[in-house]
Order: sequence, then C-alpha cells, then structure tokens
Amino acid sequence: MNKLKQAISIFLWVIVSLQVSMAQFPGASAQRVSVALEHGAHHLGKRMDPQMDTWRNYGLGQFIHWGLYAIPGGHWQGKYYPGAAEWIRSWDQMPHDVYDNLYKQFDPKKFNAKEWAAQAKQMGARYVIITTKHHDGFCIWPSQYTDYTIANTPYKKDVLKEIVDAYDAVGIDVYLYFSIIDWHQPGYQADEPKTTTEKASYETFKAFTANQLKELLTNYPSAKGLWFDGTWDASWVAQAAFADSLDSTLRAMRPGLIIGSRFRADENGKRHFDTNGDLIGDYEQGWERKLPSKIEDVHGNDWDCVMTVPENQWGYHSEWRGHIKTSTELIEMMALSASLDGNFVLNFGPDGQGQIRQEETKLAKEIGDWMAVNHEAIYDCGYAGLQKQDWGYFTKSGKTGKMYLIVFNIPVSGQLKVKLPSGQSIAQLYRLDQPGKKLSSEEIHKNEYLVTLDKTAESKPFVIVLESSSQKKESAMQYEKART
Ligand code: FHN
Repeated sequence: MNKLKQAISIFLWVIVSLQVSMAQFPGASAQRVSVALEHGAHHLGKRMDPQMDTWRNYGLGQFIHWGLYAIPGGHWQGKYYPGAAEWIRSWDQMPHDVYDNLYKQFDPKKFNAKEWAAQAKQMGARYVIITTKHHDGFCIWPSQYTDYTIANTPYKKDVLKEIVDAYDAVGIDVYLYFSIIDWHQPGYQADEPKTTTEKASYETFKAFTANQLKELLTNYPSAKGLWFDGTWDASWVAQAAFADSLDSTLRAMRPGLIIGSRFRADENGKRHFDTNGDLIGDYEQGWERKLPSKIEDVHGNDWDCVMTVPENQWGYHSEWRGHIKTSTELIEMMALSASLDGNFVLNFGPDGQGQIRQEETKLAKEIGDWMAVNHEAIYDCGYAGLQKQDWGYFTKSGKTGKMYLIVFNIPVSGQLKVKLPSGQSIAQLYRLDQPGKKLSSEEIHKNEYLVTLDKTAESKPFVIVLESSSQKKESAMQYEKART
C-alpha cells in the first residue's frame, strides 16, 4: 500500500513539474501539457496561409492616428496637455461636452488621401493601419449605428473610404484600427458590469460593437485585417465567450482576415497569451514603443512593433517635447524588427486640417530614400539564424535565401566579423548601394570571417549582401580545437 501511495505521489509530482516547466515557455507549440480552454488560442504556431505570409513579409508599415483630437492638438485654452494628444478628452481640464462637440469643427480642408498614400509609398510602407475609431468613439466612416461620425461634420464625406481607396490604388494593404473602449457610446463602461441595469446596458454596447465591426468589413471589402486596441478594461476582458464568437463571425465574413493578440482574452482573463502560454490571435501585438532584443523573446510567433516619433504621441500634438527620433534610429528599429521576424510600423498623426506635419514628412522621405536602395534587406526578410554582431543586424530573404548585413556601427578596424553556420562559406559579398564592387573577406577561424570595408565611417547605415555557398572552399588552414 505504501508503495502504491509512493508511486501515485511520484506520478503527480511529474505531472505538476511538467506543467510548470511548460508554462515557462510561452509560445512553445504542440505536444505540451495544457489546461483545456474553450476560448484560448485556436491554433498553435504560425498561420501559414498566403494572407498571413503576405503580412509577415511586409517589413515596414505606416500607422495613422487621425480623429477629433487633431483639432486641439494637445492644447486646451492655451494650456499644454502633457499626455498623448489623442487622450486629451480624459484630461480633467477639458470638459467632455466641449470635446464631444469638436466634430462640428472637423473640416480638414487640406486633407488629400492620395498625397498621404503617395508619401507612404515613397517611404516604402507595404501596409497601413488607420484609426477608424479611437477611444473617444468618433468614427471616421459614416456608421449607421451612431451619429458621432464623419457624416455629421462639416466635411461630411467618408474619410475612411478616401483613405482606403487611395492606399489600395498604390498597392498598400489597409488594416483597420478599432478601439473597443468607446468613451462616447452609452452602455460602455470600463469596470465589469455588476447590477442588472449595468449588465443590460453593457449588452447594448456589445451589440453596437459587433454591428460596427461587421459594418466595417462590409463597407471596406479590401481591408485585410483589424487592428484592435483599448481591450484591457475589466468589462471587455470578462467577455471571452462573446469576443471569441465575434472573432469567428468576423473571420467567416472575410476568409484570411488577420487579427492580432489584443482582441480577446481567454476565459481566465489572460490577454495576448492564454492560460497555457499560447498566443491568442494571429500575431503578437504587445510590442508597442519597445522592441525585443533576441529571437527567444518572440517565442516563434509573428509580431509587429508600433512606434511613435516622439516618446508617446500618436495623434497630432502641436508641441512635441522630449527626444524626437531620427530617421537613422527608426531605420535601425526597422532593421532589428526584420532581423527578429517582425514588422515595424511607424506612426503618423496628421493635423486637424489633414496635413502631415513637416517633421514626419522629412522622416518619411529619409526612410524612403534609404529604402529605395536597401529595401531588399527588409522586405520578405526575417531571422537569418546567425548570432548578432555589434556592427548591426543580419537578415535573410525567405524568397532568395540571400543574407544581408545591415551595418550601423563600423569598428575602427574597418572589419566586420561574420560567423556562418558550419558547412557554409562566403561565395560573394557586395554593398547594395555599389553592387558592381565586390568586398573581400578573410577566414579567421572555422566558418568565421572578417569582411573588410573601404572606410571606417559612413554617414548612413548601409547593407552588404552576403551570398553563401555550401561548397566549402579548401582552406589552407587546419583549425584545431584547444584542449583545455
Ligand atoms: O491608448 C492607445 C494609444 O492612444 C494609441 O492608440 C496606442 C497605439 O498602439 N494604443 C493605445 C495604448 O496601447
């Protein structure tokens, strides 16, 4: 009997330890010990269909935050609002009814969707995420489910349609940003509804939300996905079954639809990653204004990073304070993203007249000029399987197999260290901006090379193409492992 008890406790211990050890590897797929979930992840590992393949190869995207908040531009009665401009309605000093009447002034005379799209195209963006409705609840499309829309502004016309058409026309895929938080809509509340009245009221809000989402997919049939935000409230987190069912409805309406990890929580209130540590949705949407530093951080999932130019301003703020990122910093973030299998999405906040501010226009141009020469190292590229070196980032094209060295720091020696996987050697090396001119390399250890550059300084990051070969060149050297 004692032996039986001992065997049972060993068995239980093994089960518990397995559960704990698996939980330490969120994103690990298949064959894992897991808790049965009805509303957790519905697929393990990456989605491999053509739509998702297109998504993961974008490399660079544009985010646009545009709504009523662009009118005050971070100021109210001459006072500077220190938060993110699109949150100004939540500032004690600005009365809600004043904000909620701003739509009567929305008449962006300088708005030209074709100019926005042309600029995004020149920058090299392959997709755009546009705020259809931010937390304030104002809709830039003529929704039939509320009066708080573009249709009731002096501008009247469907701004969203103008944007979708313009971006479609230049071949930039459109994704619709939608905030579940809606400060304007009756029935919305942040806390979990408790009383019967609150519950009934929140049900109307849920129906409203579902209707608006279905309306968006119906009215804008070319949109490739929904980019959700404002899903952290306790009220929404508690809607696992409803959100899961809505998720299925939306996906059934648009086969191939792409939805990230922010939309719905599982039945235990876990967001982004479910109770078993598996990614909910098609890609990880948690990289906002921050980046992973190594491949392990992304757990084998697809992901995007959304980034602001100043520290935290998404909507138009007329007075940016603090550090303003340069195009070189942004290009580096994009290179890092590509090197770790992610997309980089740069935010723009047009002003109340519909104009993109000069600082953003300048950055877009500089990034675009760089991309015109070097896009090959970003588009369709991902993790190269090589150890990161101090000079910059490796990427590898999933289409051609070519490897790229995106160089940001040249060592004073003018030599870059490159370590290839065993069995590979360098076949040829050249700069993307000087394709006819070959670079030389020297093997300094087994599969380890020094690539010699002409100069020890450059004003901009540049790309070296590395074509490797499995035909190992005969080396005169015998490398011996040290006996220690
Ligand atoms: O609160 C919003 C914020 O205003 C902005 O829209 C960003 C963009 O990802 N999302 C929320 C914060 O995570």
